[in-house]
Amino acid sequence: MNLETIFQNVTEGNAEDVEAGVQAALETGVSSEEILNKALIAAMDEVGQRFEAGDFFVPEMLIAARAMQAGLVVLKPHLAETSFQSAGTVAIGTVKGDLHDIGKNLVAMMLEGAGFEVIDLGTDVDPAKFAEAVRNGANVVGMSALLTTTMTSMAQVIEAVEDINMRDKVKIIIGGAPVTADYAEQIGADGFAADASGAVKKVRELLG
Ligand code: B1M
Repeated sequence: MNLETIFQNVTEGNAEDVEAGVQAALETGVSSEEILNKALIAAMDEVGQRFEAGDFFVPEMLIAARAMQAGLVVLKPHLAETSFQSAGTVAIGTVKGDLHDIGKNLVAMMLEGAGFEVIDLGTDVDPAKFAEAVRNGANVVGMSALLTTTMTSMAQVIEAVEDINMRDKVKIIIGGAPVTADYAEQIGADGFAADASGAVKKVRELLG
């Protein structure tokens, strides 16, 4: 099955066909990165554009997201790099008020694949929950936000970590479509990454 068919099936929300398509593409030697970027992520961009244009509504976005997740499950073992001794513990979550989790899941998968221990806090995560993870030993906090209205909650997480006097014990990295390096600097995060492999690179860099 070719990449266009997978793309089409994601936009139409055909989860089983996406699963089968990704499997078939891998078997014919297409790289996992190509499937991810040219079919799965590209299809979600298309879905976002159709939503913006008023051609798609929340239910269509939701079934497309499910189809993408089905593809990611097949891709997961192929995206993971060769594992090595855990270099640290990353507590990752989507911030308060935000339910988007595909990008966060992808970042978590890549970090796991790169040998980090990952604690997935889920979506709509309260700042106190991130702080609790730091108290429990996470040495990196990763926050994801997809909405301009929820990214402001990232600053509150940093404050919550400061409130328990543990800001110097943890590195904080942020990402998600509306987030920028400038915003990371503005709120006092340690780093920003535009995509999942960038997140792995940044976490490695921050932990030296
Ligand atoms: Co929503 N949504 N959504 N949505 N949704 C967007 C984000 C939107 C841009 C669509 C649009 O208008 N074009 C828009 C936001 C506008 C804005 O704020 N500027 C939007 C909106 C408005 C909404 C609702 C408000 C709609 C409504 O109800 N009226 C609502 C909000 C719900 C809520 O969260 N409270 C809503 C709901 C939903 C669904 C639930 C239906 C569904 C999410 C399902 C799910 O995640 N399980 C959904 C979807 C699917 C999307 C789009 C179409 C796709 C998002 C996605 O999964 N992209 C999205 C449009 C778009 O982004 N093109 C849209 C693929 C994913 C791999 O990319 O998440 O960007 P992304 O992750 C990337 C990078 O950003 C980065 O790496 C990832 C991999 O490369 N990254 C990190 C992410 N996190 C990182 C963390 C890091 C580092 C890098 O370090 C820790």
